Amino acid sequence: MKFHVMTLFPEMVEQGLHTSILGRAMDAGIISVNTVNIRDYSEDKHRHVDDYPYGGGAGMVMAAEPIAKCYEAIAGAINQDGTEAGAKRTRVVYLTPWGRVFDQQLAKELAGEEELVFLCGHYEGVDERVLTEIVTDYVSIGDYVLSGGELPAMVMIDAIARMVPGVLTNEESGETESFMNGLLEYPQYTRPEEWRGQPVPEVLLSGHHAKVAEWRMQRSIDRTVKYRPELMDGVTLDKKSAKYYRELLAKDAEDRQD
Ligand code: 6GU
Repeated sequence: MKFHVMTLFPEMVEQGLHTSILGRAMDAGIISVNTVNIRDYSEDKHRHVDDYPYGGGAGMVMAAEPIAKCYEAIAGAINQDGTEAGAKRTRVVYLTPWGRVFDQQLAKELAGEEELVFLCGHYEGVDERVLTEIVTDYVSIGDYVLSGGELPAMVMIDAIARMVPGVLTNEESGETESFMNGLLEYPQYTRPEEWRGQPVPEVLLSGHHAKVAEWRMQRSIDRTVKYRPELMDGVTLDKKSAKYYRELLAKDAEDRQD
């Protein structure tokens, strides 16, 4: 899968992604990240890409033409102009706090694309006319304001790439699956067996796989109920886990009465 990122800070995106699991996937040729500097498509000799907002107000606005030129170069390389009838248009994601909030579901969906284009904005925004012309998806990574679209693009690329077949090893996908059941991750422990007076839970040392699995499932439920109770609505539990969950809720209700 190929990610194209239109940005004013290409080195930030490259350095952030060329590491760990994604770095390994790039070296293996499973994914690639092509950063394109919008400034290379500036219209003037000072390489400006922004201008004052019509109507006044604080800050600068990224101009339409350098972004359009930058996009056309990428679309040309993808070998489509984005307007041809019948041709499936490559999705273009604009990172913005007013977009649809990114989640695992959208990561999975976007991982099915061959190529994806990201547009990272800066300053006070981007000229609306180029957005309506090239953007297919407006996406936010949460309800807070960041200085630019680079960090959100990197967050999305990481989450999407992990869903691309071959990026994770079998062992790593197994771990993802356990979050994909909709529950939060269970607690993990490594050596030593006792650390500063705190022992590792006995069951994890037992070698009893079914008991370990049951314990982990219950701790995942505990943690999800405690920290993100709203996630429980989207979870399907097996019979044993459902019973544990019912009893946990009953116990919690009882505690609140006391
Ligand atoms: Cl996608 N962009 C910016 N600038 N800020 C954000 C965001 C995106 N998502 C949350 N905050």
